Amino acid sequence: MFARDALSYDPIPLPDRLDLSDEQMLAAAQAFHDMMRKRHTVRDYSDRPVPREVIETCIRTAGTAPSGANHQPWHFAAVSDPALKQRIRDEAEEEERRFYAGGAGDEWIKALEPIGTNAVKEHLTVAPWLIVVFAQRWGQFEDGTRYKNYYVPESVNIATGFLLAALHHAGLCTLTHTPNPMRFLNDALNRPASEKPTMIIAVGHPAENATVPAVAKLKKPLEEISSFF
Ligand code: IYR
Repeated sequence: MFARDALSYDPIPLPDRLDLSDEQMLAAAQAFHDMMRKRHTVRDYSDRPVPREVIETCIRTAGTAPSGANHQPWHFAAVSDPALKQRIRDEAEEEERRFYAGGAGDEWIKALEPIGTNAVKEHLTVAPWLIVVFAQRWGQFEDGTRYKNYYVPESVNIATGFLLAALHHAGLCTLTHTPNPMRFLNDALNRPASEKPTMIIAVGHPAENATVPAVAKLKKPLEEISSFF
């Protein structure tokens, strides 16, 4: 993080150097793709507990993400307390009811039809963990003075991607959930006004009868998502 007394440039030799052959690189890239393509956004959870240490380790992975000026402008609030999960569910569902009752507008509701979502957010109480991601719009020194953070959404979203990949790699399912507005999460989780909640991630094992929407299996092909020059 940003420290007022560590402002000089001090290059050290690149640690952790990997030196793969082209064949090894391709095999590694393919193995990672094979693992990541098996990630699915899951809405139906089992209440099977997940050890806190697994969650901690995945958050550590998120914390390795690159960030603007290395300020690491993120905070991850991990919730397993049933009463707190219930409170978050109650407040999120209240907002979702408004969303589905017209707040979203017709076009948005239509876009969500193949995903099969509605205002009932059972995962928020059934999944053993909720991880709420907060973006720190500015930082604060111990004496209370503020410093600027840079590229905050970009940094936080990269870290969130790392977190989702880490959780999947650990054999867990996730659901990225964004009730709107999310300010109630600051109160519920005691986070300062300088932090903006960006996402609730439900984490756990899938329910026996978990399903995914068929359309979720349709991913755009490489030719559509890339161009090479
Ligand atoms: N936040 C709502 C609506 C929603 C919006 C999008 I875009 C999604 O991809 C899924 C849901 C909800 O969680 O139901």
